[in-house]
Amino acid sequence: MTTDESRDAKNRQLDGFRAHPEHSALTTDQGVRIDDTDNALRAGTRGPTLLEDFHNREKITHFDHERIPERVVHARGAGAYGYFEAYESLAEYTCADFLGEAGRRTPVFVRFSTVQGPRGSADTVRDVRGFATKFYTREGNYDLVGNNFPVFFVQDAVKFPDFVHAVKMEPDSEMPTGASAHDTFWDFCSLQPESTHMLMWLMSDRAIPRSYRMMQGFGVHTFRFVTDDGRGTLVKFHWRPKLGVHSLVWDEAQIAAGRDPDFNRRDLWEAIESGDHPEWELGVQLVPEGDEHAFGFDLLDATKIIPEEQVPVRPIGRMVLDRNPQNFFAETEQVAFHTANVVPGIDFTNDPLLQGRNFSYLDTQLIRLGGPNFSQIPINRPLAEVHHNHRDGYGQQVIHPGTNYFPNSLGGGCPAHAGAGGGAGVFRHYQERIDGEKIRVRSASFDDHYSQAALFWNSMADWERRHIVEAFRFELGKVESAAVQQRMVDNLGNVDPELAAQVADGLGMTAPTQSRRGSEEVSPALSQENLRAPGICTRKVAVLVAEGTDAAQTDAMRERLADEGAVVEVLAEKGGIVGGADGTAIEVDRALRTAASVLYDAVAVPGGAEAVETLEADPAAVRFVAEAYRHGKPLAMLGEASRLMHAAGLPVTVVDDPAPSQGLCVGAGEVADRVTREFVSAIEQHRFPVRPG
Ligand code: HDD
Repeated sequence: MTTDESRDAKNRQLDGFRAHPEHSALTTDQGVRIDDTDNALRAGTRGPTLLEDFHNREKITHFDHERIPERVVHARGAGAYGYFEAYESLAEYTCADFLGEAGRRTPVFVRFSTVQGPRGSADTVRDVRGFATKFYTREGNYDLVGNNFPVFFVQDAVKFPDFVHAVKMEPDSEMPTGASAHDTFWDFCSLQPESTHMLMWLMSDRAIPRSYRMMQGFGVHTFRFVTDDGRGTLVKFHWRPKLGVHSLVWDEAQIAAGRDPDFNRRDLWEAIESGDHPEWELGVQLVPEGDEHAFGFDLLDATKIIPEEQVPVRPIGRMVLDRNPQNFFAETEQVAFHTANVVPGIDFTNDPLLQGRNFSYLDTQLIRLGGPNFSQIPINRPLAEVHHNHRDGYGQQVIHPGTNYFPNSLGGGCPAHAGAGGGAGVFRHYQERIDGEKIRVRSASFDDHYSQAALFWNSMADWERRHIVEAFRFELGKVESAAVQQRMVDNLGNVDPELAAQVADGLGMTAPTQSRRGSEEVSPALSQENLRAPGICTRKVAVLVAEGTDAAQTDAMRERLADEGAVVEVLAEKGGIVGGADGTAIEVDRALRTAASVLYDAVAVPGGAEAVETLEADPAAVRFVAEAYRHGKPLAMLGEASRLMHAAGLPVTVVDDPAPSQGLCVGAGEVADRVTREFVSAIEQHRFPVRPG
């Protein structure tokens, strides 16, 4: 049992709302005890059900009303609690209290999500991932409602409904679920060149993260830090995962969508349950107000990044997620994020996408959560005290005595204006001088749609580029309209001629004649090659065994991997126990047929002649190894196990003194130790996208 003092303030606040069904008897909503919920009240044992049965009516009525509208976007998600801890005082830039002192901890709730698919869609679809954080600060709730990409599809919020209509399932058939690979999406994008930069991210492996714990997060917009004395600094927010940035490959993602539609949410849940608390570092790019126009692009344009090489990311704190919700609906479904939930010291800029969001999030909660009192729902309640003259409405929970208007004298003038004496902790809007015509025109500084799309392309490793080309070919290959395909390919001709030519070739189309490179610039910080992290903590490794497996090798492998923090699962044809070659029992974690290689990061097969023979004859085992190879995963084949590579038709020769080649760690006898060592470092590299065969 966790002690009360060790639990954060939000957790303790929620205690007041938690049900305690232990040792309880069944009651109605009114607290009346009920002795039978299995049989409706009826006239005679075979007679009609009676309207008088208030318990039956109440139970069914409540059930009938259990569902609320799902989020119009980001409907599928997973949430967790944790804390944010500041590294240092940022008082020089912002008066935000939660950033005011080294070591200050603030409770948080984070919800990760996909965008396109409905609540029941698969996790591993190609999509943007939402990364929304609610900080329960002492000065009120601050929501950083970001994504795992640093840019967006459109520059102005007025286009958001069009974009969402286009990317969502087609309006007649409601297909496809959880996929952008369809005509309306590409029709829209091909007509909106401002989406090109975002499309590069969407077609990259960033759109199929291995884990929520292994993806970056971005606030996207340029925000503003504001000091107590009203000085502003422009700021972009970055979350960087401690485990490094890792992705799936497309074939794997598609198989995983069937093998485990809950792949990402299960991964998050299990990591937290097992005490491997996911962690991110929060970083900021700070730009002095005076430098707002010092870039070749507009800081108010959400289709642009500030390359990290130009303005380095300064780490300012870390976030740890250490607690799973107790009730998905109450916590993860009812949490309501809002970009306009800011605290003193954090303010907006005039980014037109952000300005529209500041309207949309409050508005959407009114329909989704059924009225204006959703901030009284436990998950949404701030820790800071709430006093105002908002009254009544659906679901009002508070009994407000006294006056309900301002100014008043009968209520002692309360709630009074805060900070009348100039006190800290009061929100004051940044004073910005605005001067302009009332006009429906976007600034010309928003016009360049290709330089940063090309910057992204230029910064990719060869294998990342290959994956981008394959993704474009897949997505556009699903488009039925040749005109849309051609328009999109022509558009890519403004990013890079090679990219456009390769995509065109894959579609059986002609490359655009007017191609040019959108930019010669490179930003190494964009490539996943440069975003790895040391260690193999929480990577999942499957160890395949059968009767006669070398138990000593199995134990040594398991121990070594576990020491390194990996999660090891032993798989065999059936659950239970298998006998090792020396008669030792090997405990099996999971039956092979209930698992799949796509659910693991690496595969090891210990030696043992009899066992390997069994595995060679088992199509599930052979497929397991072949698939892991195809997906570029590290493989360790000890002793006779290398024969399984042959059975899987893989181009690997047995070597006694193995040089680790492309994550294939093969060897026998006294080199087994070395094979394991090399296996660990191969897992650390995550993936070997260029493999023979
Ligand atoms: Fe949004 C949800 C992120 C542009 C309107 N958005 C939503 C969520 C995330 C984002 C993470 C899910 C929050 C949760 O877990 O509950 N949205 C973004 C980012 C954007 C963005 C990073 C661009 C930089 N969004 C955007 C625009 C609009 C919206 C331009 C409207 C004009 N977004 C919404 C919404 C949602 C939402 C309709 C649906 C459910 C919700 O808000 O609570 O209001």
